[in-house]
Amino acid sequence: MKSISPITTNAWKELRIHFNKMKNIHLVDLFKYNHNRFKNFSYVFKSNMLIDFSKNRITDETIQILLRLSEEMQLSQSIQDMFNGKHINVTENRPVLHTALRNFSHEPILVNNIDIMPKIRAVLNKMKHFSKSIISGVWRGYSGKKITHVVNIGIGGSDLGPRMVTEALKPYKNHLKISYVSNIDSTDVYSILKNCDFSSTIFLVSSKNFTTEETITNATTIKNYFLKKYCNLKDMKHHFFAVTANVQEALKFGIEQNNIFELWDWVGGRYSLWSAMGLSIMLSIGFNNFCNFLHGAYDMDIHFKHASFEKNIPVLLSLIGIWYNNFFNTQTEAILPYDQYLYRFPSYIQQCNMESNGKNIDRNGDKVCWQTGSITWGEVGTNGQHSFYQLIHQGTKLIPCDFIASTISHNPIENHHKILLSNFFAQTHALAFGKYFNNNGENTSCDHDVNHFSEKFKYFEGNRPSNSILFKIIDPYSLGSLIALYEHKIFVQGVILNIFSFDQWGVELGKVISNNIFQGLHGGKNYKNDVSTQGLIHFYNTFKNSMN
Ligand code: G6Q
Repeated sequence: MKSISPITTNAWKELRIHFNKMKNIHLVDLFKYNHNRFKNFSYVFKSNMLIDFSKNRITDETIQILLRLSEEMQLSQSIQDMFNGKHINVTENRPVLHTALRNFSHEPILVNNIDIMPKIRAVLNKMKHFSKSIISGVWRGYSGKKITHVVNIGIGGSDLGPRMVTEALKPYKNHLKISYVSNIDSTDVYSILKNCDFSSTIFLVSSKNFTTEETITNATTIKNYFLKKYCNLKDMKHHFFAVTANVQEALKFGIEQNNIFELWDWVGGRYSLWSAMGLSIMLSIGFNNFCNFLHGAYDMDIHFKHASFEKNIPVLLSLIGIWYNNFFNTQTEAILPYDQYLYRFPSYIQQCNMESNGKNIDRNGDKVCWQTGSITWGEVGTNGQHSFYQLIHQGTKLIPCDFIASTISHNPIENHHKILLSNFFAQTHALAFGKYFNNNGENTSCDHDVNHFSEKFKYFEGNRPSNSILFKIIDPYSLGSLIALYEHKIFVQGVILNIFSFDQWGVELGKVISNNIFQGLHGGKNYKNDVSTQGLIHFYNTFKNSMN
């Protein structure tokens, strides 16, 4: 991956000029003068997913210039480099191969000249047998009881993805109860200690490096409680499992070799749900559904790898994102699923995007002078409509939105789903075209007289962009393709914005400082702090002592 400053490209300069032309053009006019807009700016993926990006402030010319930008930034080469296992995670000197975890082709994928596919298949096979034995009740707890409860202990990439998918695919779920413990706040682990029948529960200690403070502290608390209240060390093997790239640490923790599911350093934490890190998902929906999930992602990989860029969905969505972020200065983007099961999807994508592209140093080691990752946030519809949509419609900020829904509800009751989708469609319409349109459906918002005092407050100017993603149904396959679509969108943005998307050094500093402060709170040598932090610690001690 070369280091090229995007702002020095010809396309970037063209985009600046083009933006001056586009900034005052209204979506009403873009639709008025091009009746083929929907046809031209939408794609259907595998007869299952429609992506409509016509309600964006773009023209054919915008797309053409953005595509030239991708060429000048040598995107094709970077895509090949990622799939072929080049060390594109330069600051950690690793390949980035989450795509290998869902590779259903028979082609080898080489890391240091060794094909990694046999190892991947072996772990998948181990997960298959293990999940079957738990689901079928063959595997028993120390007292002979069947397992009915699975607790995943992990944080960040070892929690958000599996938790989101388990929620999203609840309609495909079996009888097992699946819980997640992530926070170091003891309230999180307390709920497990309080409500759990340990004799029928298994614990998956999910940590790629197996040294993460939150995960190891939570796992140790559970282990100690378990040993104290229920059984002895040798019985742990019936209940404790590890998902990790650090087998030695897992063994030291007391987990049996056979109970360890391996992953590798070329799987990034936030991209790891396709690996053994997805064990809680497989336990929840079974092996076959998990394979369909991988297949959905694989088909998106094939599309991303081979479709020409003008028809390449992740590439197009990515370029449009750059257009807003860097030329309209949008700062944020909203993910708005109109599907209750997808309620954790925004926070999952939030991590994926903000941890990957929240960088200010380019691939050359220089400070960037353009915008990189957008702030990603969102909430399920229609709840968000009664909360923050006001600002999206009438605030001073432009917020590009992704609306996501499925045509069929898993729980059809009377008219609920039609009302839900009417809201989805209405929102994208209102955002784009504003409030005023006549009986023929023609929008008159641009020339509406808003000078009357009371009208001014009710005026919706529109021209607010959105993408619509509509599925037939949210099933394992379609969810797999949706996640892969966003992963690739984020990757493309990192390539074009000339940053390294696969490290996360920003997460490290807080960990180091908190460790020093912890020693201080524990009566150890006081760490030198600024006056504010010193003040906080002083009041912490004062409040604490006053409670004793
Ligand atoms: C993700 C990040 C981060 C990581 C957690 C947990 O890409 O690296 O969110 O997943 O810090 O790390 P472990 O799995 O190593 O405990």
